[in-house]
Amino acid sequence: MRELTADEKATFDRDGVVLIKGAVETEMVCRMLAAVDRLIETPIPGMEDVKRGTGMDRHLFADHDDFREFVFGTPLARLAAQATDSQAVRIYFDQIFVKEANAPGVFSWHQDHPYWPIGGTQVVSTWVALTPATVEASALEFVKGSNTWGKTYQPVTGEVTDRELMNTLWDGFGDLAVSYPDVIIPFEDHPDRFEIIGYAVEPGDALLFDYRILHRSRGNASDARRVAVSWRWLGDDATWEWVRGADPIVSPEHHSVAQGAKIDDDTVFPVVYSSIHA
Ligand SMILES: O=C(O)CCC(=O)C(=O)O
Repeated sequence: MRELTADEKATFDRDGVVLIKGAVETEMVCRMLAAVDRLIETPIPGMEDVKRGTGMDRHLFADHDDFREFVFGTPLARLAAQATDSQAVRIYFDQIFVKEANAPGVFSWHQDHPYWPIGGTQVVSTWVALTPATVEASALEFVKGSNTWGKTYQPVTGEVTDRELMNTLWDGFGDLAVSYPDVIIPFEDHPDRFEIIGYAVEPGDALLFDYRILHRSRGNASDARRVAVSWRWLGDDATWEWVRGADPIVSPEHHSVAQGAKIDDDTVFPVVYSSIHA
């Protein structure tokens, strides 16, 4: 199975993001694409948006055997452990992102950190392209090194910034969002201050990134559907930090981890990779 190279580790440590070419084998990519297609054909609650051009669904591994197999069947958890210097890595959730051909929907600049009730520094995502994409076709872009700024920017939903509207997404989200002091700016307009890194990806390539880094995807300006899956990984120092307005996909009533404690519930957050048993 694929290991993180010394160059990839150095890039992640410096930039907060690294492109890992060919992280997932072609045969697995094909199975994942087929699984996403099945979800699109038979929408489950949450996937209806796909029909409108931009859609996502998440925490699939908990209820779908095929998505659970993907979590455990790729080198991604091990790559996440190597990138974050963790002995073990748990899965928080998986998430599918589909953008139909020529769909204009964007994910504007955001960090994942302020959405999640998770603390710590060893928390990363692996975003795996299941179809080819360039930045114009909605591959991810990052503000290099922004994970180290010690800043948490107000989350926005797509391009929505209205507090009341955001409160309808889930309870208290808008209130939580406006409680963060820093407001997103168009980082791309200040090349003297911020370096933007955009990627062109092939199926099976992974972008591994810190949950504090600013990232975005543009609308899909290509004539082909773009499909990607993100896995959210919790490394050694991840803690449970619930606040009202945090993403309820996993809520306090779902698990046994105490507020502020290290995440150790093996049922809700299964260990996917451990160097101790490797
Ligand atoms: O795939 C996309 O367009 C957005 C993905 C994203 O923001 C993420 O994986 O955190």
